[in-house]
Amino acid sequence: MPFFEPAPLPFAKDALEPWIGARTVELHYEKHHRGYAEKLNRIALADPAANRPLDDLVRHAEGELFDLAGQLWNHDFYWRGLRPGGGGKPVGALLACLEAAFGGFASCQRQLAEAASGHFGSGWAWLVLDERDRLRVTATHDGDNPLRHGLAPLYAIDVWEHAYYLDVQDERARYVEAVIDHLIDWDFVLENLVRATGARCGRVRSAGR
Ligand code: MN3
Repeated sequence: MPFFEPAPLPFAKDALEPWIGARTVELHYEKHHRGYAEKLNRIALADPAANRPLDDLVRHAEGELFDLAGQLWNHDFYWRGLRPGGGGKPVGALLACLEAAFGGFASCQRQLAEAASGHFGSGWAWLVLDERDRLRVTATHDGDNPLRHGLAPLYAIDVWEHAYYLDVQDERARYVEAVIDHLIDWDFVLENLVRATGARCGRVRSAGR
């Protein structure tokens, strides 16, 4: 039994079509995501220091160990944040929180789209809660993760080329738009927000306050 494994995909490989093709999901999950876990296990066999919980490695490891742990964690999180028939507008308390924090829901969507589409090179765009309970959009390079920077991850968009190249080639913005408009699982975002605030999102503040 290997120490590290990718979390099971929460949907069938063709479930995200036409936005993300079955072949993309197949390669992304079986080759890239699983590949990070397999490399991590090879390091862990040789170095007992790598036999630590994934969260711990993401927060504190360095070098290749951190790159691989970050990528494994980020992909587990990425898949869980997507669902067929998702996207659009959340409802209730989450919508109110996002509107208050970003000055409208459209502004939240736009900031997330810009962070993802405009990110230079490989990495991730995130919706996070910062240490002062403010909702923010941010981006990280390579396998980096907000946990390392004192931020609670609420949502992640993978902007490595392997996430979209088969579907839309160099048009990353089309992939990002499809994720935001059709695939984001807002229930997953709400779960993460509730966990991060320890209660309700009533405590969440806008960045200006
Ligand atoms: Mn990826």
